[in-house]
Amino acid sequence: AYTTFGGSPRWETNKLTYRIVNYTPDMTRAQVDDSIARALQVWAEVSPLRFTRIIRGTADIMISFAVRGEQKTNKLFLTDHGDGLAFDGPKKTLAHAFAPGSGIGGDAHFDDDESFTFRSSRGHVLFLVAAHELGHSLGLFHSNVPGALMFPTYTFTDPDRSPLTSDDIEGIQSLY
Ligand code: TQI
Ligand code: CA
Ligand code: ZN
Ligand code: ZN
Repeated sequence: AYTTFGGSPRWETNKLTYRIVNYTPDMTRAQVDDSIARALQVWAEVSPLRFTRIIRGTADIMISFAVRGEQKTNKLFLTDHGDGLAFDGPKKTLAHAFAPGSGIGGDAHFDDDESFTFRSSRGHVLFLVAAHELGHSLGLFHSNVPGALMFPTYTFTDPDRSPLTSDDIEGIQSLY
């Protein structure tokens, strides 16, 4: 079944904002915008949650691409990209996201040493990875149901279809 984070953190409002802070060179900007919008849409379709994009300022869900130890916006030298969780180059970790909360809560970071694709089975489909990470941003932890979006293994599925299974839907509906 699905699980939630310890303490079951959830957003206290159904109206959330998101901001795409920067872009990967792997895809066009329009493809990134579309992938993120659809990744949020699959959760909105099965819950009362509604997402509004903002272009500047601080959103509930800040989405960014980063590599290993780079920190582009801060004058401090850091060994990570600002959150103490360095990425690992072109292997293993594709992305991570934080449970609902203030500050970094809800934010999703994608490892730009990986190759993200719009809809190819080579590389990782950004829509699918983002839908998984945004599940974390909304309060879901992992599922032990193989095939569930929140199962901790990436599986290529048809990007034209929602990757949610009944387990994922029960999970989000337990929170919202
Ligand atoms: N990133 C891990 C993940 O999102 C990072 C992680 C581990 C994590 N435990 C967490 C993030 C708990 C939030 C909360 O699961 S990953 C998959 C999947 C990853 C993995 O790069 O390993 C997907 C990213 F599900 F396939 F394993 C996206 Cl879809
Ligand atoms: Ca990596
Ligand atoms: Zn990070
Ligand atoms: Zn995960």
